[in-house]
Amino acid sequence: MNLSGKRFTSAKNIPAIIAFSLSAIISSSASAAILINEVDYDQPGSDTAEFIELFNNGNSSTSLDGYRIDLINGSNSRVYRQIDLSGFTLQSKNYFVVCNDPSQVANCNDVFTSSTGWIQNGAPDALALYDNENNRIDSLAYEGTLSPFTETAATNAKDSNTVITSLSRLPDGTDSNNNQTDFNLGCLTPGTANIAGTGNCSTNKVSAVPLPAAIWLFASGLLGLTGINRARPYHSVNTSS
Ligand SMILES: [Ca+2]
Ligand SMILES: [Ca+2]
Ligand SMILES: [Ca+2]
Ligand SMILES: [Ca+2]
Repeated sequence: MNLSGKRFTSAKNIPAIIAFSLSAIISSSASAAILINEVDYDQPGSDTAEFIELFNNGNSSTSLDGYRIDLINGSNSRVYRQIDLSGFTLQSKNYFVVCNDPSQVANCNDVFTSSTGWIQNGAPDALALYDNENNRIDSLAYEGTLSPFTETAATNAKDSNTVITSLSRLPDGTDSNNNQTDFNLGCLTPGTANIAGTGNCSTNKVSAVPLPAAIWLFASGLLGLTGINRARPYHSVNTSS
């Protein structure tokens, strides 16, 4: 129930501008279904490697401009942290990972904070995903029921301070709007397909670059400016700050 966390604003303006300028190229669709797919809110000992993974279960790329994740404290039902997802585009059947330490979380797309312990451990607490029209399109309460964020019934799966595990939809994108049946314990798979069980199944993806960065790499390659890429501010999403 730590309330000391402070919103950390990462340098997203540049990616946002890049994404915006490319919005005419990237066709997006309102029918896409972005979901909270995996959450690791507790690690053995100190929580230094928390992450939230989103999954695009729809058939179209979707701009996350205006989307956000709210983290809700179950002790007072108040939002204790908001994660702005603007500036990113999530391709169909792909993953998007937010974290605080990419050296500990594979395939992290948005290092949105430098704080550790940024996801409360219950009980209960919740997280909710909102679209660009402020509709709550997905939510998960854990370690108990927290209205209105529990979908139908509370999940029985609990993260652990002793066992390496996460709360995972199995398989990816499973969504019956019932937290109890949709979420189970999985081994850690940030940015890759969820796997039932415990332990760390993380693997680095070659294609883990966020789309705005990927497009920039493509564009800069055309311009013969690849040597400049590493100095570009958008890389801040993949480095600690
Ligand atoms: Ca935690
Ligand atoms: Ca865990
Ligand atoms: Ca812990
Ligand atoms: Ca996963």
